[in-house]
Amino acid sequence: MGASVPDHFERMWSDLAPVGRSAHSGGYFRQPFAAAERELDAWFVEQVSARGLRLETDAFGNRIAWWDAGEGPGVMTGSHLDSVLDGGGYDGPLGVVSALAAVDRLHERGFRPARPIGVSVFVEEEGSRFGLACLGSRLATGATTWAKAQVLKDRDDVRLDEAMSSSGMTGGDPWLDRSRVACFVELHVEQGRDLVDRGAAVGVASRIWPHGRYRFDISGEPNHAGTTRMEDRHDPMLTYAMTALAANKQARLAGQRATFGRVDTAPNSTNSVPSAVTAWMDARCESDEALASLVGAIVRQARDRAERDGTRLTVTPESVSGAVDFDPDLISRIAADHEDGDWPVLPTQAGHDAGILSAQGIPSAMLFVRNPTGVSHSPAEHAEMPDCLAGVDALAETLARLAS
Ligand code: HGY
Ligand code: MN
Ligand code: MN
Repeated sequence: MGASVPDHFERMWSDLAPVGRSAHSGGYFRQPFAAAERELDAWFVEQVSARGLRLETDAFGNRIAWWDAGEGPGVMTGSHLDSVLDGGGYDGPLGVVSALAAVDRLHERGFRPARPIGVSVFVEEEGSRFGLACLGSRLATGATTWAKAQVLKDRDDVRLDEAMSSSGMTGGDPWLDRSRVACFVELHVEQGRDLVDRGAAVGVASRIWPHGRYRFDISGEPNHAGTTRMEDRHDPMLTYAMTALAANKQARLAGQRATFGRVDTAPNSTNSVPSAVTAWMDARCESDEALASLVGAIVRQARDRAERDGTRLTVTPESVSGAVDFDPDLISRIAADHEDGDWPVLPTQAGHDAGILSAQGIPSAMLFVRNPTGVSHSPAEHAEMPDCLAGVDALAETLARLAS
């Protein structure tokens, strides 16, 4: 797979379409440092060398392809190539392919940047394998340390440092800061219906809601499904089920978001009362205070239920991201003064590498491309080609503004 000459958006998009795609669901399995995602990484390296860009790779596998021009800290754009399990094809790759196509557009127009332009790919943005969201950008910027992250394990008990070393990465120190990057703009498929409801193809992010992932470990008493009287049971499945219902109810009451999308049961036996249930909650709220109070309310109810069931509960935050308000100057420089009027500015409940860089002091912004259904983290995730091309134009225009 892979082109050997600079290609425009459609050709690059068709290169990627089959990689990691499930014949069963049509969704994507592009987990970090596994075959499909490494094939995408190799494709990116080919595209970079076909354009004569200077490839920089850090100790974590993050990539930046530099168009060396002008002077001083660069303008960076890009996104991620990994996906959630059975995810869509646009979340991540749309930002990477659009960044390469936008650089092509600027080259074709004879644009001469006054500062370097970098196209970046951050690894493990979804945290789908090692549980920590935006792992690559957190390591690059020091939002988390290699010492802490390297021991993270996937579902097969493979450590991060083992998985990375098989791809030739050693881990190391943070290196991405404002001395190298003046600002970062990430283009991303919208994961919602704001643009489609507004009738706009492109928008700009105002902020990212704070959000977190919490592991609930519930242990009970394994026993026979038939011979154990109901009143004698200490069933962790019951504690989990009531907690999942409580999370949904508390989130609705508070106007926030909470989801249990992943659960493991031991021994997973049809005719046994389980010994343990492990479940992961994803919570997202409009403020840090709202997040703390929502999670607090749900954990309290879970503990009350565990008390009643005679089970034992431990709750561990695995990935927490604070509220991000993007740089207002950058937003207005990007969104204002367009022929078709100012681009709409909208919040998102989805986390992004741009949020990590922003929180670490690198002025960042995001462009959203219309998603006709708003569906994401699903095989049904989609964006129409004309809107994708409008996104490339918008990104090229944005880079030209920021790198002039
Ligand atoms: O899960 C998220 O917020 C993002 O799609 N990584
Ligand atoms: Mn995602
Ligand atoms: Mn994403």
